[in-house]
Amino acid sequence: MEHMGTIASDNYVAFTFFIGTMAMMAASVFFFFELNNTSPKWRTSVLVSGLITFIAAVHYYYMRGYNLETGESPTFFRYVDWILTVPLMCVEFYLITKKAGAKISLLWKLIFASLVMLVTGYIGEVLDRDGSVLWGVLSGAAYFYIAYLVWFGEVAKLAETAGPQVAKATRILAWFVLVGWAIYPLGYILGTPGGLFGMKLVADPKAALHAMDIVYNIADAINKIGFGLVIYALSRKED
Ligand SMILES: *C/C=C(C)/C=C/C=C(C)/C=C/C1=C(C)CCCC1(C)C
Repeated sequence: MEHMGTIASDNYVAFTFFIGTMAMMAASVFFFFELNNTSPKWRTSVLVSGLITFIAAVHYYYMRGYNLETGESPTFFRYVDWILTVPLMCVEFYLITKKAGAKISLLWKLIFASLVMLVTGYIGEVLDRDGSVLWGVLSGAAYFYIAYLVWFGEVAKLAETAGPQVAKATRILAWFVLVGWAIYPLGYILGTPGGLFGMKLVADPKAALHAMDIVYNIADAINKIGFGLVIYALSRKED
């Protein structure tokens, strides 16, 4: 029997919210303290890594409590977190290619695409559940545009001229976007009532939402902390 405010040993949703909170907190402390050892050239990039995990830590702390008390999915705060942190991840792409001549217009393209991706995703997940397939497709288009920019477009081209270390780091970050970020549409499909394109992966709607939360929690930890560590590693290799 589960009591309010305690985590039953088989409550994987609450467990991943808890672990997620701790991991984001620890990562933030790490990035912030390492700023002292970081050369001025990379300091802003590592600071942004810390801001991403710090914003996530605050949201996770809240989402953890919300989920524990209500047993519900904290979708609203999930999206508030993403709306703040995903554009900051786009800022990272701009910052590491800036030395190779990235223009501010590239930053706006990335930010704009990420906002379209998340706003349409929120509409499909919360405001217009019946239209979730259409909104999911629109969101997916914005996602592919970001993936295109970092794999083949401006970001990729600039990174190639920015030296081998930046090129290598950008390639790893591009993998995060292609594979790590692709986990989110999977979570969306899991939580979509009636499934997507006939894919109904979990039959019980409540269980489907739980599955979605677990998928999102794991993806967030990989993407935010992993992403930050790639930037951190780059700052160590190249002063
Ligand atoms: C730290 C949080 C991150 C990196 C969040 C990324 C979120 C996405 C890439 C979400 C993408 C979505 C789609 C591509 C289609 C369905 C709706 C979304 C918003 C889940």
